[in-house]
Amino acid sequence: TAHGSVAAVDLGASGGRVMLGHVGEHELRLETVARFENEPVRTPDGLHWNILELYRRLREGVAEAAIRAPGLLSVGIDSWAVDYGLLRAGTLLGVPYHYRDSRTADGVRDVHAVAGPEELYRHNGLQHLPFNTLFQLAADRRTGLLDVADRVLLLPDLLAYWLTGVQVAERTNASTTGLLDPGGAWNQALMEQLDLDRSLFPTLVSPGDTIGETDAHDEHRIRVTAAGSHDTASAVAAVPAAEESFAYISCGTWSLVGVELDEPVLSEESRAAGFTNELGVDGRIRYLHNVTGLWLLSESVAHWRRSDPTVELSTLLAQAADVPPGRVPVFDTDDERFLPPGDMPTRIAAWLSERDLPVPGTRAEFVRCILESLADAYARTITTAEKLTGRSVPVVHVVGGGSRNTLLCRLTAERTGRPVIAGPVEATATGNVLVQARAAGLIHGGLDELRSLVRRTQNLKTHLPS
Ligand code: LRH
Repeated sequence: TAHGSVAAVDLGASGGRVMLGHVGEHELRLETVARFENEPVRTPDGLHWNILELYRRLREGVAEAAIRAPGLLSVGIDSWAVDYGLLRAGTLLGVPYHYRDSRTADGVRDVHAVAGPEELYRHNGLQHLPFNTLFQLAADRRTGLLDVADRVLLLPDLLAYWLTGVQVAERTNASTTGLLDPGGAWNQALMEQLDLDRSLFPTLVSPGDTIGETDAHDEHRIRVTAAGSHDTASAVAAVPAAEESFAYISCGTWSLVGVELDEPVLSEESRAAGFTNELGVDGRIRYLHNVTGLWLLSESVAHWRRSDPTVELSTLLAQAADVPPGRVPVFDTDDERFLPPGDMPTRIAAWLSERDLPVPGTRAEFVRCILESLADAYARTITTAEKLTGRSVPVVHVVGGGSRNTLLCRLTAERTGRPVIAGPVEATATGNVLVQARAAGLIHGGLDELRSLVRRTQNLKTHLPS
């Protein structure tokens, strides 16, 4: 049977990696080729991504992957959603903004003046998040930047364009713009309503489609394949579920908590509960809620380190595990004050004080408070998803970096009252690899087969509720 290698470029909000996936019918092995930081840069006009640095690292990583795996079959890119570059005549205009930049508030006001939240939900089925692409584009209209642009490329599509010269919009990520209808086509009616030129948006492609070829490694040209270019779409494709019905938590900077469906849920209850209908691999619907994830923890640790460089996350986690149950309160992780970068412990303390709840006294208690609050949000989200979809969910899969956080997995099992299956850690890169490997003919079948391969080959750990 066929064996071969593909390369996954996986860009997260705090770091990127290039991984080789060695794949066959009974083989799925990931090898890290490159890891690099992703540090946003603040300039007077706001918070930006260092996109050229990311592209340089990506090219280096792909060249290294091609050296390590002669005959490399394909490269695919995924990243966080919603962010994009504006172009004119193929040239990038300005430095792409970070979705945590505050300019989006005006964009929300402008869009809602034309189409309110209920109407938008009927159009696109997205959870209201102030950084959804359509709000960012409205902010770019205010500065006049949008008037100059003739193209919008989401970041993985921008990087793929730089590799290949070909401009496309990959569907799973395009579904986070707010400008796609739930069927997966550009929503021309909404674009007209929002005065967005249809020609700004390129042709849609689906995961597995070929985008073009790159010369990133000079020995031979390498095919660039569309992965599920929204990182969460790739992560959900790699959930090692054996069950028909399961919940997943894609746990990284964000925690994306939900279920997989064949049809979107567009009810008013669903909108009010903050559920999104994003497109998944193979036309599935990722019906989920964005829970503010380990960002709360990483920003807290970053804050403490500014005054005390000896602070270590692993030490704090061990101490947090020893905090007695019931000692710390929970807070609402969804509160918008936690979105921008900054001093999280002070914001959490303020949230608690406003409600006369006790403020954690130590860093370890803060960590415990964050993890309890996340686990509580996961449990509430899963219960709500069950109610809104009319299905019951016997098991919870935690994938991504957070699946390594034993305390978080344990608290999630307790608060959901369900077994938690943790892993794979590199779910996003794994999903990216699987889609490319299938397109290259190394493996066959639908999501069930892809998931079964993950289950048979990757390290998983089960946490049972007591
Ligand atoms: C996770 C993620 C999430 C989006 C957010 C912007 O990395 O892609 O699915 O909502 O970033």
